[in-house]
Amino acid sequence: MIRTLNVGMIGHGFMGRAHSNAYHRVNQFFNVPFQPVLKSVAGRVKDTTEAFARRWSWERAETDWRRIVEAPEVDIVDVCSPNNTHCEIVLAAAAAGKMILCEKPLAINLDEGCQMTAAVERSGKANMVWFNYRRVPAISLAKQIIEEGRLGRVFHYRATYLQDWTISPGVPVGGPATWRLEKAVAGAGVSGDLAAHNIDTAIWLNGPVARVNAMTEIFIRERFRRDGSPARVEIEDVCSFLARFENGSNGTFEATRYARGRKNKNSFEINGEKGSIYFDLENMHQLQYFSHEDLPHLQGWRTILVTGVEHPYMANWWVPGCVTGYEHTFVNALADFLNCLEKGERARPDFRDALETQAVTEAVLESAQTESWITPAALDP
Ligand code: SOE
Repeated sequence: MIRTLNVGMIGHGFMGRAHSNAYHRVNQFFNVPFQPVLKSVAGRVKDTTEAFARRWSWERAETDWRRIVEAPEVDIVDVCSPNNTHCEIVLAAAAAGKMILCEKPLAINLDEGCQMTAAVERSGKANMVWFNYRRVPAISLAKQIIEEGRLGRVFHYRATYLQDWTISPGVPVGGPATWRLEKAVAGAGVSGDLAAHNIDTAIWLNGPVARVNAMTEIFIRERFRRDGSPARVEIEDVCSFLARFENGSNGTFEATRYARGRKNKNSFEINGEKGSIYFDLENMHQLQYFSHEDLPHLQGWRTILVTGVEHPYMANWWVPGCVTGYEHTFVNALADFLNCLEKGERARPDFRDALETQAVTEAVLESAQTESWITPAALDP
């Protein structure tokens, strides 16, 4: 019998829409043992929160997130408010014994991430962080190809996350979406926002990062707030780093919001002894694969159209050849969470996984500052 789970969501921006869509869709496309009920959504401004609640069929709109955390009927607290609010909300939700889903990056720094992880682990309740790209079918297929041993020993991991939306000096600091440019709210710039996605995927596909050597830059240091007052930019616009993985492979990573023409180019290439794979989010239904084990005269990069019933998640969607997109990754993630909940398994990436990513992000920033190789902080078990 399908059981209901009451969800209270805090924040209703871009991610609030992605998550709401997932709550509505998951039971239509996946046979999962639970049905999320969209109980209440919280936002700071009454009118816009109520309008959001109406549009996405949330039963209630709140202007104080504490009412969600304290509501006895809420089973899951979903945190998709700006980064600097994550810690306080998560600590309160964990103390109230709620299951917690949290947007990435986990925290504004490693110290807060450690407190949050300790709190959810103490509570013993299920938790997950929405690093949604693991649930792109083509990236899950890459994981399968690696686990099947088709790449062999890995030599290189090469990742980029390229966007171009902050090139204009007219982009303000603070407010909807552009809070990402405000250090006190975002914590970090592209390292926490974009490279964190690459790091999460890299750790998943290629194992732990042993050390990093990074450089960062702020290209536009003076901007304006929405009210016209001047604002000094303190978050990094670009971050590039070298990484050594524990498995002995070398990595290069580049994340920027200054790559003119690149809108959301989250890509990686992995080169192994027996083969290589390449993925680019701007063609997210495809995975490129080269096998050195093919007959020599047939060797070449092949493009796998990841839409078949044999591909991860795709049996739940449309018929072969019909592609899925960005929003489906959140539905896939939620389906995994609900299935893991039933089985009593960790839904990955959970807070502990995201903390590992946070430690690498922090090492990247420290490395850029000190111009030296940095080993990510060892995390308490
Ligand atoms: C930044 O522009 C952003 O919205 C990120 O915050 C998301 O995590 C990313 O997936 C899309 O780009």
